[in-house]
Amino acid sequence: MDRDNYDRHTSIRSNRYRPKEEADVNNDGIVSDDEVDIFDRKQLAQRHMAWVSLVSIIIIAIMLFVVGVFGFIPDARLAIILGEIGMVVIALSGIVGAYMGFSSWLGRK
Ligand SMILES: [Ca+2]
Repeated sequence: MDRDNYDRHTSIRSNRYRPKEEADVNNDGIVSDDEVDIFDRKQLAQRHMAWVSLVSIIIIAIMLFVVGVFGFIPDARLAIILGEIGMVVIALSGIVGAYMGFSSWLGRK
């Protein structure tokens, strides 16, 4: 019955990859509705993290452009924080890249 529910979820809810081994948290060979919900929430949280990172990168880029063009912050001060901003953007890009990479990698498996 749980196995039927699992198949129903995969076929009706979405075409996303939902590996049985990964969703089966307690390793009893059965993927219960609770485990499917946990797996869904985990995937949703990861997707939200990737989206927030992507939007943050865009906002940072726009803010840097606006600050640079209109000169809200003196160039000398901007130069001080530019290194940190670069590190933050690289870290956020890593989150987005990891999400994209693992999504496509799991989708191929
Ligand atoms: Ca289980």
